[in-house]
Amino acid sequence: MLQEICKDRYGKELKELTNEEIYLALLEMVKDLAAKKESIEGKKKIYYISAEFLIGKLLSNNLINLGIFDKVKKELEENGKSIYEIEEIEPEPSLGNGGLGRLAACFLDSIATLGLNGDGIGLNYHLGLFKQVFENKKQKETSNPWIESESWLTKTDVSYEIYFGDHKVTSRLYDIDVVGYNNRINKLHLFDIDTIDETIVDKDGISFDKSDIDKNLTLFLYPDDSDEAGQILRVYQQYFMVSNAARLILEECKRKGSNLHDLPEYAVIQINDTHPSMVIPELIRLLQEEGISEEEAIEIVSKTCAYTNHTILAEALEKWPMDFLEKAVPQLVPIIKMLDKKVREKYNDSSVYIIDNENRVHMAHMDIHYGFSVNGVAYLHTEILKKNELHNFYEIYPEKFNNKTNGITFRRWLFHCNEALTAYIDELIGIEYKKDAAKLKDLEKYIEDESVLNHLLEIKAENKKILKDYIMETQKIEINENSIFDIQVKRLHEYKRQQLNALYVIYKYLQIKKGNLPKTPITVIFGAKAAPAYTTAKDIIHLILCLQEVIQNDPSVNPYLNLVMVENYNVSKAAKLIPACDISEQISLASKEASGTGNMKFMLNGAVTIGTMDGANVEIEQLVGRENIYIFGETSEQVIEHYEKEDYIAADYYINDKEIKELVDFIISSEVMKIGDVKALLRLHTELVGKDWFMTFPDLKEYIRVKETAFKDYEDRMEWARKMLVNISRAGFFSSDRTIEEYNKDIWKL
Ligand code: 26V
Repeated sequence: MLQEICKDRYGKELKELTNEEIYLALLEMVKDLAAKKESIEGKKKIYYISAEFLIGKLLSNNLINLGIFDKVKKELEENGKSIYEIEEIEPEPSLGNGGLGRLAACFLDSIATLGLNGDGIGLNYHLGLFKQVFENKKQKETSNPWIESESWLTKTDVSYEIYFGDHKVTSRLYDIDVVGYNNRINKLHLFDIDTIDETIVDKDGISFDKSDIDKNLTLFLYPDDSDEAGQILRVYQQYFMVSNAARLILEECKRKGSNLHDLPEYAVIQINDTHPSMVIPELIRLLQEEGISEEEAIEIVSKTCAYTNHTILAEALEKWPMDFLEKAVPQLVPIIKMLDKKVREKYNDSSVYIIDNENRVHMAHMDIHYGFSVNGVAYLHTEILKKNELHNFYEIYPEKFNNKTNGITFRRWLFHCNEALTAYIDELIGIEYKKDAAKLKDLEKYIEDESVLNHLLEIKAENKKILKDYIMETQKIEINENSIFDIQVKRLHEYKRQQLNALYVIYKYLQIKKGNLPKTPITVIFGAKAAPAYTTAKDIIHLILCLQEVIQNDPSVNPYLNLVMVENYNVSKAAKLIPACDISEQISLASKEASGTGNMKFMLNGAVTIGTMDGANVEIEQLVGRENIYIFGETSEQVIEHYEKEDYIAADYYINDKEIKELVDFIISSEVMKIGDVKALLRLHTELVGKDWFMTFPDLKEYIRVKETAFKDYEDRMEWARKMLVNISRAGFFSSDRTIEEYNKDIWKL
């Protein structure tokens, strides 16, 4: 099949082509196959609106979902080519920051796989998120163009005129086919404008003129919003996204016979975090333009929209100054004021108002009042929303609140990223688990079978070898494949506490210096991007890169301890790191990580978690039991109480605890200072000792103790393999197919 396409395209045999040429031929082939597939139809449709869809590379996943991966792989092999080398050619679209965007991509995969009628709607950022490079042991941001002349995008005829006050832009819709594992397809709709000008971006970085929206509207994902121009641009982007979405939805529903009064029978809109929240006033506005009364428009929209909350971090909850909205979207301002007025008439409680006394619009509040469902993304997170963050809303609308614990698509995070493990599971329990993830449980009958346990260890060892080679190839760093791979990969944020892990590395370094050598060497791997304007996060990256160098240059330490920070952590790198992991670091400050989804990917691939009782770790702990996870740290209740009482003082720990002081002071030791940026290191030290807002110190000693226990347990290879097996077999719950079934049963009702 591929042969013919190659012949037609290039007039040459497969074996004569370059990997680039073959990649383009495969792209054409997969797009053609997808176009011939039946799309999923139905009266009612779920529209998943999201500012981020972190889809990752699509070639192999589409081949898997089309059921032809093995066939294509074989055909390539027979012609002396490798699918893995060809995969490397595909540029990775970075249309997301992290978990939230990746979740949206997993959900699209599951919606299509379950045969549900549903599309994603978002923006076609030309440069996506920045690409991270390390320079002088610091993060530098560069731009990451991903759209080539041939890509997964298909240009459509759909186009709307979108107004920002008097300023008009003309949109253009591009589609990407989402191929389900059942061979039918949905769409990811990405809106764009034709006038984007990539040349306005600095040659060497990511700065650009933020005022010219004709040229920059869909240039970047969340342009650096440390300044006002960046924030207003984000409002423009959000409105552009939802106004297009609203038009598309109304048109499609009318085409299917809706008279718009019955819109909720045709459409349900999932608002992914507050970035698409303006869809509520925009739909109300458009319905009124169609002749529907204000009162009825509000009712229709309220029955159509559902909101997912992904964070309780106050600084991440969007509150737009009214001035910004007046500038960017004046047509929505009277509607938002009207919606707020109705709330004020009903409830005498300023904490639930949409517009606060500083004239800022709380996007989540609008969603909760004027949507029919509010969900959190893990059990604990939803409980905290109900009890704390959104308690006053919960009192008004208890029936709206529900939990949907996140999930991941096993197509990407097992079948694709870990072929060896997948093949072995197939051999042990058959392939039923591929459609019904709960069946992974059948693996447990092998819990006492040493040959199975040994084989699991062999697969892990092989994956570690592959990662070792990859790190050597890409970053020229030598790691020991026989060491314990301890991995923390996720966005860099103080609440995720990479600094806690770095303090452990310092501890271990100093122990080794004192002659306390670990039985098995340890390799600690980090991967993380920091927001360009987030100084402390960047200082933590700098510290990690300095520690990496200190350790590498110390022959008395590096046989026992190694540290690698992977550059430009993204979806493709995740797929290489996760299968090779022994210990999965999920060490956020309890109550702060809404769910986490990396934790699920690691578990599924046979890593054992060290973590706090936070997010979905709580559910992992329940599923695997205390013997198969390493839990430490204060509970979410304790943490919430510290914040309420304002009784945590970092300096008390630093002054009173010699051991803690020794570790923290290493940040500004001569070893580190002589290779690092003195100002940045001092700033980080001051930040920790003077503030430590995410409470690293209270958990530090228990973290060290528990981690030491994990390393000790690792020595008993059979016991460790049992833990791995239990983790894999109980990961079925975290299939995003399960999550999507719950969304459908409780919210979408398709
Ligand atoms: C946003 C921002 C914006 C600027 C200031 C700092 C900051 C910190 C965090 C965020 C997070 C926004 C929402 C988000 O990405 N939440 C993530 O959603 C995942 C999918 O539900 C979930 O697994 C993660 O725990 C949650 O952090």
